[in-house]
Amino acid sequence: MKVELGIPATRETEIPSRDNVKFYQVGSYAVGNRLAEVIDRSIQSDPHRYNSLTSGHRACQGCGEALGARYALDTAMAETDGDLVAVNATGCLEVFSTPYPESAWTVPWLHSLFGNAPAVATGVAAAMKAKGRNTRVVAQGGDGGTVDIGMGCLSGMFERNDDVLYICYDNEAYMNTGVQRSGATPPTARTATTQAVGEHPGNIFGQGKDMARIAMAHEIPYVATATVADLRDLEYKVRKAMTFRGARYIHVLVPCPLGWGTPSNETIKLARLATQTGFFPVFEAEAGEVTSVSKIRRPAPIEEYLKSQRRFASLFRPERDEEALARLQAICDRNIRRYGLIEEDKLDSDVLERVVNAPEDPEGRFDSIRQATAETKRAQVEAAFGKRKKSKLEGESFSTVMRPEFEGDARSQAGGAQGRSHTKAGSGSATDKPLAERRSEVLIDSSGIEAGPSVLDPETETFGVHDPGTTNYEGDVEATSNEEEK
Ligand SMILES: Cc1ncc(C[n+]2csc(CCOP(=O)(O)OP(=O)(O)O)c2C)c(N)n1
Ligand code: SF4
Repeated sequence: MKVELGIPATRETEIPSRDNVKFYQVGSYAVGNRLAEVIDRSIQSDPHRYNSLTSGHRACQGCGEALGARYALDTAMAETDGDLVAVNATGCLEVFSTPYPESAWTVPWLHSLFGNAPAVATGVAAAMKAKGRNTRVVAQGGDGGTVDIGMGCLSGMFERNDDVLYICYDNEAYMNTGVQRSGATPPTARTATTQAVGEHPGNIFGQGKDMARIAMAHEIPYVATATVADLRDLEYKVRKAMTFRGARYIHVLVPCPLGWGTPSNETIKLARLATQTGFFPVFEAEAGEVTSVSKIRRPAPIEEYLKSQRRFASLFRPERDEEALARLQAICDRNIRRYGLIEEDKLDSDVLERVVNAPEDPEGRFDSIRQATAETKRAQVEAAFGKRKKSKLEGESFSTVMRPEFEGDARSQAGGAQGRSHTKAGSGSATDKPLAERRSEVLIDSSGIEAGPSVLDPETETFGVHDPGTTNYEGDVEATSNEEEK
């Protein structure tokens, strides 16, 4: 049976020279290749490379961030003939490279604050332009500095299309200050602030930000993701980014042995597994549209990626958390479908079925938003009923006069009755019916929120939620009314 994946036909990222390069490791393109033709060599294999982040820094052994930054900055330097300024957010990269009064940077390098690197970079770019210089600017930071505290500055930089390449080195937590959770920490991961305790150990599902997609939503000229498992791809993307003017964003997955609880010699392997599972899709996008993806060879099961990382130990001990594992697998399957990470005919039928049927939102991000909306509505209804406690009830009067913003909501709750799955749609005008009948017409919308039908109060000419009276919405409506009437 032929099942359509329904995924866009995304082309594979074409990395120049890759076809001519001899691969020493299956699935990896991390080769220097000094033996290849000059044109086919990686930037790192050039004995005259810039060494932007040179030896002597104090990163941990196996630090993916140090590796990624060296490749990225050397490429940017090569592309600009060394006419480059780097701006750094606070974080591991900044701290391990510049213990005062030393510096491991051989490029002009600036550090200001944790959250303002994009703004500082914007200023540097503007200053260079004002001085009539062609100096290019790269800003860089960890995931905390990027997706959390620096998000506002970064969004502004994107919106203004400032001429800066921003690189996020994503190690999925605030590593420099002791592994606190960030908006890029995956669900179930243990961090100092999401301990592996309780019913749902580690970071919870339903939160977190997909920064590459947020960047794409700004429709900036160029967005890409990359990992330190494929350094030629990273070089290619930085090189390509430097050919654009305006705001550009590259999000690089950089495993952190200390924070992830992994051996320092597994950094590359883990980065590769993150992509080969589909957990971290690697792609390029221009002006908001995905233009190419790095195809995967065969989707590795997510367990292969998780099991050697101590931050995910609670998924396997004391017993397997099948539900969480299935949700994490579903994230991979959704990504495979969303980005077209592999051709359908290369998938085994059971995997294909899983990919086709993966939910759109396995993270549960929208679930939590829907729940929050439901809670807000519930609070509004409660507030409305609360107000009525203060008003004098007269016979069948409409006790709650709505605030204008709530009025619309209440109207739409009543008017949209037919569109809701659990609605008891009332017939005829609410005011034509006896109170008892109207009491039974409490609307329940799809979020489980009850609200009285909105009706016009002839006295005040405002819409109000009809008094549900003895339906006693989670409280003491009737009792309070009686008290007030006394
Ligand atoms: C305004 C402000 N808040 C908190 C800090 C402390 N701080 C310094 S680095 C850091 C975490 C950096 O995390 P991330 O950006 O993810 O980079 P990483 O260290 O993981 O590379 C924090 C919280 C600070 N320097 N400034
Ligand atoms: S804590 Fe992690 S990110 Fe920081 S230097 Fe060590 S390995 Fe690198």
